[in-house]
Formats: sequence, C-alpha cells, structure tokens
Amino acid sequence: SGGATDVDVDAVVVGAGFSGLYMLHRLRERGLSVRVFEKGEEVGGTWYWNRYPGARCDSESHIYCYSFDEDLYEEWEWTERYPEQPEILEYLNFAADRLDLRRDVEFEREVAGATWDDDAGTWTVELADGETVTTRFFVSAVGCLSKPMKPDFAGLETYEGEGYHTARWPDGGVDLEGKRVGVVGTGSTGIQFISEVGGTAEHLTVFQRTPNYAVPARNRPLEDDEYADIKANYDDIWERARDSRLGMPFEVDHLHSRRLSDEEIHEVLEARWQQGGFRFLHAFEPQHILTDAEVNETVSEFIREKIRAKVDDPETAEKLVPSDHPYGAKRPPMDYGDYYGTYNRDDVSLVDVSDDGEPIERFTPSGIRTTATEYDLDVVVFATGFDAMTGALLAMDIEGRDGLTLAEKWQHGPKTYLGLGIHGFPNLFTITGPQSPSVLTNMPMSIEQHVEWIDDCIGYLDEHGYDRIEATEHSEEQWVQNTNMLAENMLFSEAESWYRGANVPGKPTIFTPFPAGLDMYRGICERVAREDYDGFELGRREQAEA
Ligand code: FAD
Ligand code: NA7
Repeated sequence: SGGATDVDVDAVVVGAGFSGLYMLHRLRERGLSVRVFEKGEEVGGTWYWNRYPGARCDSESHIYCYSFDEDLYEEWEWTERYPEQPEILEYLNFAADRLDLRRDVEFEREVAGATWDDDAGTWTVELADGETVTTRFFVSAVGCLSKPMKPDFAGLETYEGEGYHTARWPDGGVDLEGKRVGVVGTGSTGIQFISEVGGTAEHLTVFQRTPNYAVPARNRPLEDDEYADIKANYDDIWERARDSRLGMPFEVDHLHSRRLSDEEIHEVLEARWQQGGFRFLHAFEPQHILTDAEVNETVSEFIREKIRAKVDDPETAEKLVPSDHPYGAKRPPMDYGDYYGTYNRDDVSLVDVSDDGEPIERFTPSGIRTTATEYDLDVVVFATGFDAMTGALLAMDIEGRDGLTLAEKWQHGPKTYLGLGIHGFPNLFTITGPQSPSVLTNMPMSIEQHVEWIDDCIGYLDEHGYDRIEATEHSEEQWVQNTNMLAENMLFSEAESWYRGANVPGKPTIFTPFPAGLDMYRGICERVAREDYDGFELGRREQAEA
C-alpha cells in the first residue's frame, strides 16, 4: 500500500456495529492494517445497547443482515419475521466469529478525538484512556442513532426512584413487577416498550407529548419452507433491495399515481395494513407519500380510523390520534402487540403532556409533576430517543485542517459531501453520515453501500499513488443544498422530528438525511467513483514536499 509510511496503522475505525465490523472485514481483505475501537464490551452497536423489553428491529429479518457473503447468509437462521434484540446481537457475534473479526477490535475503548496533521497527512486518534494512535484513514462507524437523548427535566437530580434510558437498559433487565412505572416518549421505542410491559407493572403511566401512527408489524415465526424459499431467492431479493428506495425488496402499488376511487384506495390500504410493517409504506413509491399532501392525508386518516376503532374510551382515543404531523414525516413506528388496545387496561393510563394537555413541570423525589398533578413512580423509563445523525460524531473532538474542529464547522448544522466526506477533514470517512440516506432505509443495505464505496476509494488512492482525499467546498455546498431542496419539496418539514434535529433542544433544525432514496444515491456515488472521485480533491505527499 502507498501513502504515509510512519503510521501505527493504515486505518482506525470507531465502532463495532454493523458498520464497523464490515469496514474492518473489507479493509483487512485489502491487506491493510486496521484497529477498531469500541466503547461497549461486545460487538453489536445498537443491538448491544438497546436491551429494553420489546426491543426489536422493524426491518424484516431476512433483509436485516449482511448480504455480501452468501455463505454467511446460508449459515444463519432467523426465527421470526422481525428479529428481536438478543437474536440480532447473536447474529452480529456470529458474523464477527465467522469472519474472525474480534482479534482487531478493542472493547471498552472510547475514542475521545482525532487531530489531522496536514504535513504528515495522517490522523492522530486519541483514546479516552490517553493512548494515541496514528493512522492514514480515520473511519467513523459510530452510528447515527447511538447517542441517547435524555431531556434535561427540572428536578431530575432530586428524583429518588429508578430511572433508565431505553438505549442504556441494564444487561440483566429490570424487574418491573409490582412497581409503578412511568414511561416518557411514544416514538418507535416507547411504543414497543409500552405494548410489551403493559400489564406486567402494577401500573404503567405513559407520558405522551406527541401521538404517533403505529402500523401493525404482524410478527410471526418464520416457517421452514418460507425461509428455504427466501434463501433460494438470495440473489433476486438482494438485487431488488439494492435497487429500491428503502433498501427493501417489496413490490410497490404506485397508489399515488393511479387514479383510483376512494373505495379502491381503501382496498389497497387495507391489503397493505394486513401485510403490516414497512410493506404498508409500499402502497406508494415510499417517498411519494411524502410529496403528495392529499394522498398522505388519505393514508393518515385511514390510520386514525384504525386507532379510534381500537380504543374503548373516546377521550383516550382522541389523545392517541395524531393530527399534528402527516404520516411518515416522522419515523413510522410499528406495533408488535396491541399497542392501542393496551390503553383499554385499567393498569395502563395515558397522560397528555403536550402544551394542550398537562406538560411535565418537573421531577420530584417521588416522581413526575405535571401542570395538573403529581404522579408517584418507582421507575421512570426514558424512551426519549437520540441525538441522531450528528450526536456520536460530535461527541468526539475532531480537529481537521487549519485547526478547524468539526463542532465549529457544524455549528449551524452538518455539512458533508455524499454523507461520506467533509471539506476540511481529509482522509476522514463517515459511514451513515449526515446527508446520506441511511436512516430512511433498511440500514444494512445503506451500510454495505457506504463501506464498499469507502473501501473502493481507499483502494483507488493506493493504486494511483494518492495519499489524501478531501471533499471540495463547492461539491459539499452543492450536496447540502441538493439534499435540502429535495426535502423542501416533501412533507418532512411538517413534523418536529429527529430527522430535522428538532428533538434536541438547541440543535440546529435542518433536515439531515438524503431523502431521494438509496437507489438514486447509489447511482450518484457510483458516478462519482467512476469519474475519478469527482468533487473530491486527491493529493500526493510527494507533491507537497516538492
Ligand atoms: P451502531 O450500531 O450504533 O454502532 C456504533 C457503535 O459505535 C456503538 O457500538 C458505539 O458504542 C460505538 N461508538 C460510538 N462512539 C464511539 C466512540 N467515541 N468510541 C468508541 N466507540 C464508539 N435500522 C433499520 O434498518 N431498521 C430498523 O428497524 C431499525 N430499528 C432500530 C431500532 C432502534 C431501537 C435503534 C436504536 C436503531 C434502529 N435501527 C434500525 C438503526 C440501527 O442503528 C442500524 O440498523 C444499525 O444497527 C447501525 O449500525 P452502525 O454500526 O452504523 O451503528
Ligand atoms: P424518538 O422517535 O425520537 O421518540 C422519542 C419520544 O420521546 C417522542 O415521543 C418524544 O416526543 C418524546 N420526548 C422527547 N423529549 C421529551 C420531553 N422533553 N418531554 C416529553 N416527551 C419527550 O426516539 P425512539 O427511540 O422512539 O426512536 C428513535 C429511532 O430509533 C427509531 O426511529 C428507530 O429507528 C430506532 P415528541 O414526539 O418529540 O413530542
């Protein structure tokens, strides 16, 4: 390999989830030396940290895994239509063993920061324990939903009961039996948790700020013959997934572009509702639900009616019916049990903490006080989400060319080229970075695309004697503008979502994922690579020295 010679390793990768593990595998296959640092005790990332009751992936198991190695796919058996957290964790452990990855992963080692040395053309990576490591390439695989967001409620430090964020759930679990449990948050996570524990606690009080549209997942065991069928169609399934908007191989109904009567629309939606999960979204080209307000309203109203029909008490039902945002403008949650029916139980109650209801005023030693009353709680569960897409990246102190830090650069919101490179930060690659489509897709599909692109790019640099690559300011600006423009023509701005950073107080509110689909994105990335990394500046150290 070419490039800088006096470095400790060719590449440092931060994180050992789906992204970091595959990155390690690819770069090692290329013959590079790689060190992976992971602050957790095990591989798995998201599925190592999120152990809350009901934790499950909304992507179907047969496509929530690696596609790059057919043998790996053959050897693994998923048991259910949607994989539960322990099974995904087991899968990633299996993949790590099978590809012999663990020997290059260092656990319980947090990367505190990294500094670019422009003369040497190298990164110096600083570990939280003080060690430094020099490297040619610094690859972030820190995850876009990995830094938990816990609101800074007044009086939180005075609360004397137990408190857990769902993404930091204790390994051995938490005994909720006989306890008064409160849960704050009704996003994907809160909804999974509430359906799972409703009825096991003495009383479950749900503090809901914004109601959501939960679609039935229709989980079930995978039958042997069905699974054999999936495996037999390996090539076809992955080809369709790769060429799709969402990284999922499902047929689309094109509801948005067909002139159907209301009755026919209803029929299509009902059929999709019965299929459940993300297949419901495939009644349309998935992103079109977010461009056509009228179609969206039909769909939103369809779901609202489903909610009303499930909840006995009309007043509770109305609180659960979302009206503030169009369906899909926030990440659509799935219902694995009987989420809405849970509210018919005597031991489950719903508190509307929106501005129209009784907002949370503060935590007290014994629980939560709203503007209306006080709730005594033994356990509070924070299902309050993540500082998404930029949180884990900015938690590292990254300093690029000319002393510019990433935090300074992104002060008014993240800027990247393709979500993969950042102007001012040479030889830094961000897997699932801001302005990449990741969070709007079945993520393993996006992750494989990113990892393969980065690996090819590093291969190209080495083959052509380059030792640095940096996105130009111009290409980055255009990419960010393009992403924003695409999003502005969609309904995303009508929700206060984590897609826009709106869930974290003080965070700049900017729509962050690339919204036009994985298929289009893949095509753009392929063109950039084909055209000798168009939009990036490539450099040789020899040139700088001459
Ligand atoms: P992660 O799995 O987040 O791994 C990142 C790793 O980096 C972590 O282990 C972390 O400890 C480590 N790390 C971070 N910072 C540092 C540091 N400074 N030093 C050392 N280590 C560090 N995706 C889907 O496609 N479909 C779904 O249905 C779905 N459901 C989800 C449900 C939940 C509850 C959550 C939280 C996420 C879900 N996701 C889903 C997204 C999921 O995050 C991705 O699918 C995938 O697991 C991301 O893998 P990753 O390796 O990129 O990141
Ligand atoms: P989300 O989707 O961000 O949901 C967080 C929930 O917490 C949501 O209902 C929020 O209400 C609520 N929340 C956040 N802050 C507060 C305060 N201060 N008071 C009351 N309620 C609050 O996170 P999830 O973990 O459910 O899902 C994140 C992704 O991870 C998901 O898409 C999967 O891919 C996995 P709000 O809607 O903001 O009013």
